Parts: sequence; C-alpha cells; structure tokens
Amino acid sequence: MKKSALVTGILGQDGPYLAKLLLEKDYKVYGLIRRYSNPTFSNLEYLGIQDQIEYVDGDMTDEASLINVIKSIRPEEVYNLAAQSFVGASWQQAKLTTEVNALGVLSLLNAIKFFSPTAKFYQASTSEMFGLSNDDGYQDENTPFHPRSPYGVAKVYAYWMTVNFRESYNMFAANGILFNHESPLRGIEFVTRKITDGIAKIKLGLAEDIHLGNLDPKRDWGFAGDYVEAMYLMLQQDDPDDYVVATGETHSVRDFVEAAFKAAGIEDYKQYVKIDPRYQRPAEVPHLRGRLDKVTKKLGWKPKVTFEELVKIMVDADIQRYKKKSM
Ligand code: NAP
Ligand code: F7E
Repeated sequence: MKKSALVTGILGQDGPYLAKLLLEKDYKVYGLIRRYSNPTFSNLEYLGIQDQIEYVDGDMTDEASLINVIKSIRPEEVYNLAAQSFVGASWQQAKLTTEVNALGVLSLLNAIKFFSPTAKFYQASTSEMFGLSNDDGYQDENTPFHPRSPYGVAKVYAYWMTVNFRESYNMFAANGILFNHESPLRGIEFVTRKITDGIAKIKLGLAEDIHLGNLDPKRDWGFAGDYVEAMYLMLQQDDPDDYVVATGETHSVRDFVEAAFKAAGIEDYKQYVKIDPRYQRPAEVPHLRGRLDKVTKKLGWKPKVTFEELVKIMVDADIQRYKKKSM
C-alpha cells in the first residue's frame, strides 16, 4: 500500500516541490485547494506533476471543510503549507492573516485529532517569528520570539498550538522553522522574484527600472527545492520535534540586487533601481541568519544550492520565461 500525504498550499511555491518529492517516494499525494473563480496550476505544471495529484476541496478558514477532508482520506502525513504568506499584506489584512495562519491551523489540528490521530503533522513555521531577536547574530531553536508583523504574530500562535497538541494529546506534530527560501516558483511580490522578474524585463527591453523599498534588511536565503527535503525528513523521525532550517549565511536585499544584475550581465545596477516608500514596512525585521546545527545533526540535512547559484537559477528562469513569451 502506498503511503498517503495531504499537502495544503499545493498551488504555492513549496507545495509543488514537496509534492514532487513525495511522488518520487511513491506517495499518494492529496492537494488541498480552495474555491477560486480562476485557479492557476502553473507551478505544478512547471514541475510536470499537475495530473499526479488528487485534489480535495477545502479552505483553512472553514473548519467543516477540513474535517471532511481529513475524515474522507485519513492521511498518514499532513504538511500544512497553506497561509497568507506575504508579510507586507499582513498589515492590510491582519484579521484574514490571523484566520488562515493561526485559527486555520487550530482547525486542522482538531480535525486530525478527531479523525486521523496517528497522522504525522508538519507546520510551516517561519524565521519571521524571531523578528527582532538576534542575540549573537544567529537565530536557533532556543531564540525567543519577537514577531514584527501580523503575519509573524499569527505564525507564533500556530507554532505554540502545534507544540501544545503534541504535549496535550501525544500527537506527532512538528514545526519546521524555515528561513526564507526562494525559487523560480516564488510569488512575484516577494523581493527576490520581484528583482529577478524586473531584471529579465529590463534585459529584454520590456521595463526601465525596478521599484523597491528598504535595501538594508538581511535575510538567510536558500533554495525551496532543498528545504522541502527537510520537511519530509522531520516526519520520518520516531519522535516529533522542532527544527530551524536555514543556510547559516546572510545577505542584504542590496546584495541580492547586485548579484542578480551581475548574473544577468549588467554591472552598473544603480540606474535601474528606484527607492519607493510604498514598499517600506511599518515595522521591519532587520537581520535573519539561522543556525542549522540541530537539523544537520539530527536529520542529516544541509542546503545544496548556494546563494550565488540560487540567484542565477532565478535570473535565468525569468529571462527564459520572457523569451518564450515573446516567441
Ligand atoms: P505561498 O507560495 O504563498 O503558498 C501558500 C499557499 O497557501 C497558496 O497555495 C494558497 O492558495 C494557500 N492558501 C492561502 N490561503 C488559504 C486558505 N484560506 N485555504 C487554503 N489554502 C490557502 O507560500 P510558500 O512560499 O509556498 O510557503 C509555504 C508555507 O511556508 C507558508 O505557510 C509560509 O507562510 C511558510 N513559510 C514560507 C517561507 C518562505 O520563505 N517561502 C519561509 C518560512 C515559512 P492559493 O494558491 O489558492 O492562493
Ligand atoms: O521581503 C524587503 C522587505 O517579502 C524580504 C515570506 O516567505 O520569508 C518571506 O517573508 C525583505 C524585507 O520576504 C521590497 O522589507 C525591500 O525586509 O521577500 P519578502 P519576507 O518578508 O522576508 C519569511 C521567512 C516568511 O515566512 C514569509 O512567508 O525585502 N524589501 N523592498 C522588499 N520586499 C518586498 N516584498 N518588495 C519590495 O519591493
């Protein structure tokens, strides 16, 4: 019998990479999708796996829909990747962000507790929970949380609820505290993809500049394809636990801009970048850098793609995309 897994957030960035990995391991993969007037399966199509997923209908804000899904498929593993994941939007839509990212997780945990209690549960926790905490230049599993956005606050709730279900009901519930991870499938509003998409347009004469906010914040950026392996490994352990997943390196947004223009063969980037206050945030997370000792020691996980390789993969993919469109 094939193992079964439910992946929420199947149409996003991480969902397709994780689904591909699970399919390669011969899982039956169910993907939760919500009602949409015009759904886009483009990220699954990009990886060529859109026809290999069994889609189930549900919304993180509708508890009954989650109960129905869990009850009907009783998956052995549940990867909760669904979220309003854009930090910038979480100030404008704080309540929605809370309903999806915090209360939605409580609903899903309850559905599992009642209808598939032996299922192993993965919660997509985030380095945004650390926010301002940065004792020695690194964050790890023992760093206190100080979230800086409604997104971060909601994720802290979900983190602790995951721990609480583990401690209260003896459920296998694990948090992956993932630092920023990117890919050609990254949503276009996130800074890395906004930069590589903008550079591709400039390179092909389709745009003149890129409008960005604060270039000083530092992030620990890795490749999404590497990070889904860590999610999978967390659910293959005998005991549930919480793990930081990161590269251990940090770069500013400015560094990313410079590296991306360079990868596209443009040396003098400054003339193309306009600082636009519309993209500055009410409260910023200035410095993220994860310590990956635990995930390496306990799960044997390490990132494979370097910062420079990641930048090049994303720049090349966007240039190819626009070239294909113009053919
Ligand atoms: P993403 O591309 O934004 O994907 C999120 C997915 O969640 C989308 O497919 C979206 O569905 C779905 N979703 C949103 N609201 C929903 C709702 N009410 N009901 C059901 N589904 C809903 O995010 P990602 O980059 O793949 O990240 C995956 C998870 O990891 C997220 O929880 C994110 O917060 C977390 N995370 C991400 C990073 C990172 O750097 N990427 C780091 C740490 C943690 P639609 O397609 O229908 O909109
Ligand atoms: O911003 C700065 C911005 O939106 C990165 C999500 O996946 O990772 C992601 O959250 C930095 C911030 O990602 C622009 O102010 C400057 O300092 O790409 P981002 P994020 O906020 O770090 C974490 C780990 C998650 O969990 C989230 O789900 O870049 N920045 N100028 C800009 N950011 C954007 N988006 N657009 C700009 O024009």
